[in-house]
Amino acid sequence: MKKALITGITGQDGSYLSEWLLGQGYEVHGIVRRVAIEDPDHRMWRIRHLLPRLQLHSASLESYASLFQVLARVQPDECYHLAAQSFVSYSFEDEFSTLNTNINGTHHLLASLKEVAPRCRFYFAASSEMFGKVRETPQTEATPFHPRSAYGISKVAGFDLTRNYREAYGLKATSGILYNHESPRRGYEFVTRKITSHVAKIKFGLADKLPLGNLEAKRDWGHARDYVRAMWLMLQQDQPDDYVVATGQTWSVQQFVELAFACVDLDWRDHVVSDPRFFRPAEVHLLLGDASKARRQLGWAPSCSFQELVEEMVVDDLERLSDSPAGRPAAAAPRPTVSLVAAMDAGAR
Ligand code: F7E
Repeated sequence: MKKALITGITGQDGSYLSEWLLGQGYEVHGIVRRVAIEDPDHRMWRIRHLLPRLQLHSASLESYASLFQVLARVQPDECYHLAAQSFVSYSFEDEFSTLNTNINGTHHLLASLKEVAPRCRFYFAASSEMFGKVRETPQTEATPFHPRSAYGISKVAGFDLTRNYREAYGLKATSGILYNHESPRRGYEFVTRKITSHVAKIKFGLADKLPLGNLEAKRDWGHARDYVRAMWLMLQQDQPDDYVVATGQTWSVQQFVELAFACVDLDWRDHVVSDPRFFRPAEVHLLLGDASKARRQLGWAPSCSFQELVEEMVVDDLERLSDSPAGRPAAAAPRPTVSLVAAMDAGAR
């Protein structure tokens, strides 16, 4: 049985990837922060249905020793590095922690792998944010980077580290340059989920206004479930490489808003208000990916259209609200089985 280790297993992508890997017969291990273990109801809602089938390990991206120990113990065949400070806006508020966590975390993992599991295949979650102020449209694996935030800079550094460990030490280290990917499991701070959760609240009369920033920004939005399949396909190749993963279509934030409100027969203009707090000091205006290499070499293609994605998210948020009138408490998550690398974890965030 193949063993996979996932950092960021409690996040949107980690949860879909765990489902996919369990379905493929893998033994799935995850690295989680101690705060998640102490508060599983709140922090593990995306993987609560999987908890009995997962093996979780407490470690911190900031602690080389804790990652080293987990890797030495698990000896994974595949390692998916998804954990990061991934909210671009926040990276303007705290550049330092974003750079520290994202760059050092990737470095710590690669350096540990080199020592204790050099044959393990490694996936790095790179990002279309690396293209930032785009030099060409659509972007491919050959498009130069021009990041516009500490987050984007940290991903360029992670990408370079991954390539360097591949070239210098022969690690089977691959980067997926993933464009925005969303789902009903998306965090509420990201614009898509913010929109669909507000649409549901407004429909139920629990809110009236939706404050937003730049409506003109354009993104290439896909479904997270499709994108984790691409991650896995990348690690099934004999040679490590870098791949763009995108739908090849771009839509503005306003188009997302229009569609989401249309799903519940409301006019977005009655509810959306412009709020300067949600504009960024440096914006990425347009992203559009060319995933021909992934199609050609991995046989990957997205299965979910933009319209289907928006509708699924709105419907899910409507159901969540109607299922929990006045905050009916959800069932408690089962207690996870955790192996603690606690002594090493003193610096955990
Ligand atoms: O913003 C605009 C905002 O925060 C999308 C992450 O997964 O994808 C994601 O990064 C756009 C931006 O995602 C609001 O200015 C307007 O142009 O949903 P977002 P993101 O920054 O594109 C990439 C690929 C990643 O790697 C990242 O980790 O929407 N926008 N008004 C707003 N955005 C937010 N969050 N909130 C607003 O009110």
